[in-house]
Amino acid sequence: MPKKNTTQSRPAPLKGGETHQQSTTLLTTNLGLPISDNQNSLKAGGRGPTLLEDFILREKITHFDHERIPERIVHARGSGAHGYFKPYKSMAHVTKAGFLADPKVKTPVFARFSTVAGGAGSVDLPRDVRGFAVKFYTQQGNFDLVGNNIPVFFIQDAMKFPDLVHSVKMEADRGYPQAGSAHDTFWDFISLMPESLHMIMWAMSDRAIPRSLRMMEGFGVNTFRLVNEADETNFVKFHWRPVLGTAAVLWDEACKISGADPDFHRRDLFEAIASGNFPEFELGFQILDQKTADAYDFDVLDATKLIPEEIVPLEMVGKMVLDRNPDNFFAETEQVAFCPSHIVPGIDFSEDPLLQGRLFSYLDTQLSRLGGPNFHELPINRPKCPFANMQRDGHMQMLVPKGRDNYEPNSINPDGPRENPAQGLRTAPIPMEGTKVRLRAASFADHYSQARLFLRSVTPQEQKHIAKALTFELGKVDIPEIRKRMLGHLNIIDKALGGTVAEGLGMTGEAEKITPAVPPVDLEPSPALRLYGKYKPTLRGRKVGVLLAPGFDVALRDALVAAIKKENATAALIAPKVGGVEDAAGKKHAADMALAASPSVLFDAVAVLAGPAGDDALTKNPDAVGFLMDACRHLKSIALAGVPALAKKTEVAGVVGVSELNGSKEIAAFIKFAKNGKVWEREAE
Ligand code: HDE
Repeated sequence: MPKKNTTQSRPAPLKGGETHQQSTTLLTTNLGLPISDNQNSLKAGGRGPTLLEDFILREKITHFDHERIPERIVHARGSGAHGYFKPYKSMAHVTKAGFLADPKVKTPVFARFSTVAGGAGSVDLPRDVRGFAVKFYTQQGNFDLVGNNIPVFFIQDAMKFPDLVHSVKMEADRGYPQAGSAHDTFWDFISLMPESLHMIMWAMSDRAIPRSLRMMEGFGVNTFRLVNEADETNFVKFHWRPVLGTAAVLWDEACKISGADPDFHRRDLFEAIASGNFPEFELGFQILDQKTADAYDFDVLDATKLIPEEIVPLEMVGKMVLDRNPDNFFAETEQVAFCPSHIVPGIDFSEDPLLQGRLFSYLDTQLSRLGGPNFHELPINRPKCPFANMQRDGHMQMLVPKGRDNYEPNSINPDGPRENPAQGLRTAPIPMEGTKVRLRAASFADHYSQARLFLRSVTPQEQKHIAKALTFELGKVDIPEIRKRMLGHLNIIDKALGGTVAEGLGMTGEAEKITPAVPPVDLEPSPALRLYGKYKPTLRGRKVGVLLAPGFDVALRDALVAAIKKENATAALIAPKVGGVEDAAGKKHAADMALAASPSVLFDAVAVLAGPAGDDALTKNPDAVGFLMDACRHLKSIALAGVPALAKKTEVAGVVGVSELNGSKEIAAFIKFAKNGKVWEREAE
């Protein structure tokens, strides 16, 4: 029997939910109409049906239905932060850019770091290039430095970008893999595009699995120009250097982090800023003139090439500090619109054909992503200096221009905006000539020398990881011809590398014979390209996981935590149960995290402290066993106190970089190993 349709009133507020009812701030519709009931739609009787008349329900649902905007076709997953940039000194001798002229001037910035291939909801630690985009809100307009964490790119000409991206994204028929390059279409394309091989060496290196967005280098990639007041120009390469130094995870760690905490990088950035540990990056320039550029045997307009720092040193020009999290992810991180075409007087483009294509692409993409030509009026995109012109109207116009002078020249408003040859952006007077052709310059033809340069410049560990990554990725390629073609290219880059990967794939002797357009030459190695051993050892900004089990020594814990804090690192206290854990005296202590939710992959170094009962319990707990075994496998500094049974079971006792804690000496040894990031001596062949 149908229930009686009552007209009786709304349910009582939820128990414990009274507080939100106490606010004196009115809940209203988008037009300011106060709302009396935010729990129930308007119905004919308590059990419905719902009335179409309910414009309040319709407004709420309609707005919700339209909450998403198209995600970026590349770099969809990203995390952003506000901050500022301050130059160390005046760079006026090379650029008239105001934000680089005076060390007293603080320029607000918004930075966004991203992965490239995955969708907005993908994980943070796929093997991928990371975007490193910074918007400087200068007094001469916004300057967007839209870079990556790798200094070169896959392709030389913008014409190939859609092909590259199609090949790496989910395959067209099956819709997978998400955020991963280990599949046939990507390697098919790469194997047919030798210009991509230099970048491939970087993408297969540990640079593509960074420990933290705060611990990556950044690069402008394309060559730009600096222009001074006298219109003198130089080429410039932009670099970012993390003050915390660089760090990466191992591939097995990356895979496990992706499961344990898909937001690992986003959380790390947000928490660091929220706790006052502001990420800092130094901005460096490589400056060179046309004559120097002309003398190189590669072309500075070719984005698949870098200029070794040993040839043109970095000049550090200032520092960026990221000191404020976004208030709203969508309004800021999602709606921020970067365009390499956003330059300021003093900075100009080069003729790099990749950059030239980018100058078109980003504006075009914002038009579709943000829905129209007024996206610059969104708070995150709006310049922080005055702006005025005769552009009017359009979709979602948010400004209300006054007056009749919407054209120029005009005599109606002599005080209206006018061009200014002295202050305005003047394109650098670079002589140009040429025949209209679709052609790749001969100076772009050497695709292997710098790939070899990179491989031979990095540390042996990095070389080993590159070979392993290639073996993993190509191992996921189904079509044997693609693997054979890739092996052919690897042999040209470096015979030993080709041999190791072929061996790893079980395909020794099967490489396709490939003849390079230009045979590679051996270049002087560039140690500056290394990821490891380049920065001073530090634990600053890192996170140490301290696993406490029943019966632990509280004085030892305190000494350990104090030593970690002294290094400006964080100690996360983990216990088998999040509610807390008892020390040797039976006193209960609070924990930050539960063991089941805190695998050791989330930490840079780990410690395990327990008494006999705790040791026994941990030894029987697969999460604890996995915690320690993984920490050892992932080359982490490990400290142990009171856990002989666990150490025996996990076979970590006596392993290099494992410190048995008794007192301060052992704590110091643990910290020393931890500061080095990884205990490389432990790495198996
Ligand atoms: Fe991008 N790129 N790109 N790219 N790129 C985009 O613009 C494009 C390239 C980079 O956090 C898109 O707003 C073309 C190099 C970053 O919002 C799009 C070519 C470098 C970001 C686009 C390149 C980058 C993008 C997609 C080859 C390193 C994210 C969404 C000609 C210097 C910015 C968007 C953010 C985003 C086009 C190559 C870096 C489609 C056509 C080289 C960091 O416009």
